[in-house]
Amino acid sequence: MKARFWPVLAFAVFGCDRAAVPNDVEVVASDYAFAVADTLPAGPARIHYRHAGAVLHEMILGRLREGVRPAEFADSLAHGRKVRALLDGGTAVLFGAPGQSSFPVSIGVTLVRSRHYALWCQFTDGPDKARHMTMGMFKMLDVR
Ligand SMILES: [Cu+2]
Repeated sequence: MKARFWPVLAFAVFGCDRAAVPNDVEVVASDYAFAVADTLPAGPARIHYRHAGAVLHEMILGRLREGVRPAEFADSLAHGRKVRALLDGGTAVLFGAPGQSSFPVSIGVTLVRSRHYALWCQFTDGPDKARHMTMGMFKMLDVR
């Protein structure tokens, strides 16, 4: 009698696991850009950050507050204004140093449908040098 329930139990367990499997997203940082898809699916995601540049970079990930336009956020960031009020909650920061291209670091996030996420790097290559985000290390992601 007990054996009859095993197939049902196995299906239920695998069904739950499949629904919870996060989408893998790779972000590659180079000098000076982030290579990543423009649009990502909503739901749980593992974001893998890989450094492929010759200088030190960071990847800051933040979700824009509802109603904040991507252009408004990009303009504020480019002009050095504080952007905390434009973000929904905190940010995640991952770092990558030259020579770490085979050693990605990852974070788990839940991407919310119809929201915009920004990636940027605030580092510079020295005093009086431009911040990397103004050199191309800024990327807006749409979640659908
Ligand atoms: Cu950088």
